[in-house]
Amino acid sequence: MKIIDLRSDTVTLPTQEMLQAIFNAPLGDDVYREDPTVNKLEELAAKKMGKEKALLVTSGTQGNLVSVLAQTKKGDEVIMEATSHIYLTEVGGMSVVGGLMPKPIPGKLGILDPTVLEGAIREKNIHYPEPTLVVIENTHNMAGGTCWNPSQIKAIHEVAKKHGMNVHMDGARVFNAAVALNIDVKELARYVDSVMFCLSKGLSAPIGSLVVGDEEFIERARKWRKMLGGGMRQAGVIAAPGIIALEKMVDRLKEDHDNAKALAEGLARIRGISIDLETVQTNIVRYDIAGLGMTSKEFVAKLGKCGIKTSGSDTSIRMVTHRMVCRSDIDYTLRTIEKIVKER
Ligand code: TLP
Repeated sequence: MKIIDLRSDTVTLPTQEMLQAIFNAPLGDDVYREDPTVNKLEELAAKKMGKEKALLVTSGTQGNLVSVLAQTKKGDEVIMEATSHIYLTEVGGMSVVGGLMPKPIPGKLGILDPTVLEGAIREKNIHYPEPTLVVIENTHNMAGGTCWNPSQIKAIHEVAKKHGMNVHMDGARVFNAAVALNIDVKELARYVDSVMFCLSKGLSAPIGSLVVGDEEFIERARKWRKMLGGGMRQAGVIAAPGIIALEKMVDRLKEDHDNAKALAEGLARIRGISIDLETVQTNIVRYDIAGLGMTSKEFVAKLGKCGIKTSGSDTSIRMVTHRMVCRSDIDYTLRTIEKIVKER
């Protein structure tokens, strides 16, 4: 039976070209900054994002953590949207390692309102932690892969700067946002101080993320990365497929978005499934199955028996499209769900 894995775009395997690039990569010790392939990837990443410097990190979680640590001091307050990945699903790293106080605030479809942000920033007072950083997430995972556009980011940046704060963007899927909005990714990085983006999601590289920002910030992030055990040696084996990810895998993300849209529109026609099509802007499809009288655990198990892997909690389901899922897989998934609904 063919397996269709819709759990995440992190399951994408490297292409043949990526594997070949690993084989051919010139290597050196990256802690001495002597790995030519890592240096090439970091230069390429900084250039693409329109920032001074970049740093290769092991994962999105490590990239967000070093970015936050490099822009705060112990006891500071970090403001983020209440359902953001950094708040909910990064093991509380900023509190554990950085001694930071996260302050979650509500957003709409994952996007923060500048007025709500301003209201959450407290004036200086001996009783309060000092707010020094705002984190935004683009695309926003929990909201369904929704995109922040440049003017929304600029509005948040203006409020942050007025209060002497920096802005970090968790751009794990920022290239999905750029493709969906049909703009240069630089436009999304322009009004933030730092960006983390992943090579290992829709871009199909096996490992790695990058952090970009100005030189001073990257030097501080590099030191934190070392402390967290992320000082890698011949990391060119990770960077080589990363270069291909950046150069060749961005434009095809549109295909994943089209597949997600087709899936979402098909789901919207099934009675008992509730989906907000406005949230389906990139490659993530989130929907609710409460109307089917089934838990997500039962639903996921039934799909699993038909070769479809997916994830969910309570009555909510997430499906993510990526390079290893084609349109006929989407059609099969919809037919299978229709069958499950009919037979329940
Ligand atoms: N997200 C993963 C899981 O952790 C849920 C996924 O399958 O979507 N920021 C965002 C917005 C993310 O979605 C993720 C990963 C990360 C950061 C962390 O990246 P990794 O997994 O590389 O540490």
